[in-house]
Amino acid sequence: MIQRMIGRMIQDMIRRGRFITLEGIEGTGKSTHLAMIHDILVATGIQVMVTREPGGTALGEALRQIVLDPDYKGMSADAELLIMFAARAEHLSSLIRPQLALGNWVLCDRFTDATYAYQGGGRGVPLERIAALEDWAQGSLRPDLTLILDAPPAQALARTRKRGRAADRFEQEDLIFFQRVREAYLLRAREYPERYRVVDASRELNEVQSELRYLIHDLAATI
Ligand code: Z5A
Repeated sequence: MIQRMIGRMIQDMIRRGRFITLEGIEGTGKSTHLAMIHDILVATGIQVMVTREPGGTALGEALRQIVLDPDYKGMSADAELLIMFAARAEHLSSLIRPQLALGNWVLCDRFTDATYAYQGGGRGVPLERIAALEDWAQGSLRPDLTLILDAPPAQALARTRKRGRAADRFEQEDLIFFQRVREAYLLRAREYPERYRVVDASRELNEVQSELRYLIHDLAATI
């Protein structure tokens, strides 16, 4: 156990790749912008792995199916929390840590901030419980940069409804739920301003993208 913890600490210290996460309530454009950020990094000569949570591995994708399935509408908040961390533990050990250790960058659609926002803010799980699981699963590993795409829930949800597909278990929640999730994201950004950039995603797509382009070029210039 102690050996494994020390091994992880050493891995974190020698890692060379950067870890960037994208967050925000649904419909703020994470998937849309992820592709653009990927292209910018590749054009700069950076090797980048794009992934998502929950998911990113075979086990993670299977857990994603369960946690999004409306048939499990009454799932307890603790079960939901532990599924997120089970998927994350697998993701970290089989993909994220190895990629970072190789010097590759990892660009992830959602990570632990989503747990603070959805399970903490949305479901009311005590934040200390999330922090304990975060320390256990991640050790000292945290993203280098987290971009929070922020928009009023009514506007963001209206965008996703245009897609016309059936709503998953989270998408069936009401506006108040997404307001709590949004507030939880913004609170984290206020508490740890060095790691977060809040981007106003209520603007036109091209305006949001030009700000993101600037932020990513800025980060790439620091390597
Ligand atoms: N979850 C959790 O509870 N706890 C956790 O720890 C983790 C996750 C990791 C799955 O996430 C669910 O898991 C998520 C939280 C939970 N549920 N919710 N809600 P997901 O990331 O796969 O699902 P999502 O957030 O629902 O993604 P999404 O619906 O695909 O949204 P998006 O990626 O942010 O948006 P998009 O697909 O890029 O854009 C939506 C549409 O809006 C699209 O047509 C765009 O062209 C359009 N768009 C985007 N930006 C603009 C602007 N600026 N103007 C106009 N139109 C725009």
